[in-house]
Amino acid sequence: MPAEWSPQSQVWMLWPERPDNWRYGAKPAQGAFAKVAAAIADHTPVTVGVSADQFENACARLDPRVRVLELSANDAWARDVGPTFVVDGHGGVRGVDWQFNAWGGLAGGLYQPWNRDDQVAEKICRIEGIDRYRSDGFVLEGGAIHVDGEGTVLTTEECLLHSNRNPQLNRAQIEAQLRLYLGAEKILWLPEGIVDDETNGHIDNMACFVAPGQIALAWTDNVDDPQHACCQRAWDYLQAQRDARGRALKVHKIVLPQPLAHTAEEADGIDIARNAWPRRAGARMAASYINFLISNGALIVPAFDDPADQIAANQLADLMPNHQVIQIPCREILLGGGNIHCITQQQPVGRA
Ligand code: KQY
Repeated sequence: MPAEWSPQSQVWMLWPERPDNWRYGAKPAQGAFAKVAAAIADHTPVTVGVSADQFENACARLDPRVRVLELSANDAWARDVGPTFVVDGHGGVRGVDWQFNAWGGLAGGLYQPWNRDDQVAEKICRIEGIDRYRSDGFVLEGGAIHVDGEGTVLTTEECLLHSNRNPQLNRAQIEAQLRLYLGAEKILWLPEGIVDDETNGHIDNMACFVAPGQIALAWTDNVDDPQHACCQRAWDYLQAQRDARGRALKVHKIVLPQPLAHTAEEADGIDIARNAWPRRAGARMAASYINFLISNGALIVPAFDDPADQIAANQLADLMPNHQVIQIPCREILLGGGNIHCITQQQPVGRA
């Protein structure tokens, strides 16, 4: 699996519409998704999959450079339901089609059914005419892994060892699956992700590679915030690790925004549904600047109307000086349970 800073041929997204996850019929979220798509389109072609019912609306709201395709899904998390693209030694691009269970199936998953989501990776591979590896019997989401493109995978114990993903597999067996599908040689296991992350601690909200041997880690100095201990445990773990090439890791702290919670008005704008995760006023959201996309020389980074927005942008610009940092207001995406990295899936350039 190439690193995210490798050249990309396109980025895939899905169009939000389900009213039991996105307030006010998803209109505010659609505006935010459209801004993300337009920002990416300045650097990389974007394809957005939409339902038949939303086709006309999405075409009207999305930047005309965006390719819009009818593609059914249960929600809009392209990172998790799209293929994880891998490249072989000859430059051939293929897709890994992870078995998907809506972040926990019937034991804490976020909605049901999830059958359309579980078909998205196959549909994208068919559209692109590329071969696909289906991981039947092994559940994973794309947001649960980050790679350095040189054999190292970064993940969390909280997610991959959770009993609602692959209870039949132990750590060594899960590592074997990551080696098999991703060509990984070394797996780095942070203990946890961001507090109250409804994905069970996806790595893409907590830490990511910014170069081989270098990791950006979400950080708070506030010792009264339960997040602080999680950040400290991740820091301590990474200090003692080496990557697949034997390098010690350089870890960069990236500020977190102040704790953010659903307001009463926001929670009230969401349809109440038995088969979807409830939204309650006052519930903390898993806000993090780490949930950004790297795409062909750009960093598309969330903003939360928080004093830390500018600090985070500056920190990331310092870490990736050959990249342009573009910040997009993302509270409406955060309200749905994720952020920019979660709603995008990059497709690497291959060679014929
Ligand atoms: O963060 C993600 N990768 C997905 C979050 C899904 C939330 C569904 N409500």
